[in-house]
Amino acid sequence: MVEWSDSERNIITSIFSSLDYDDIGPKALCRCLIVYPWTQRYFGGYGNLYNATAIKSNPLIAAHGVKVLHGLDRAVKNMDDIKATYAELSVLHSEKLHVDPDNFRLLADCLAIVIAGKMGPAFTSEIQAALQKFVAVVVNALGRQYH
Ligand code: HNI
Repeated sequence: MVEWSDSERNIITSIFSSLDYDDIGPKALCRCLIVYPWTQRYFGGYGNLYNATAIKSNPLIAAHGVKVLHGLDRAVKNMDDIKATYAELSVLHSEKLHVDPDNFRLLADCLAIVIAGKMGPAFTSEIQAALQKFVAVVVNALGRQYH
């Protein structure tokens, strides 16, 4: 089981409580689709993903980015049992969506970069350390049901 210090808990709670999900979620997902274009294959039904401009102005992608962040919210609220919290979501991504689990880390990194850009100098190494730990636990939990 993952141990969290009080400081890590405070950092994670405070990052997510001040996050504008409608802004950060779409930006993180768009960045992932643009930087790692093979991730686009899972969004074949989302219409035009022809280039970066199309991806950034695609309303279905934006809505899905918001949904993913709300998914992360569940981990923030259940930091002591992220594995169980994501059991169902892990099955969905593996058995139904067939998302390659390597992609979870790519999206998580994009999210960290977008948050860093938003926070600017306030994104200290301590904050990054807590955030990277948190997303690593999420990525691990989402990958649990793969075999
Ligand atoms: Ni993901 C659906 C959360 C990474 C492709 N995804 C969801 C849903 C949530 C979610 C929540 C909605 C589930 C439902 O409808 O019950 N996804 C997350 C989280 C991460 C993640 C928290 C990691 C940080 N998903 C990824 C990645 C990909 C991905 C990396 C592909 C590259 N997800 C999908 C697809 C769907 C999806 C595809 C279904 C979308 C749809 O339109 O039904």
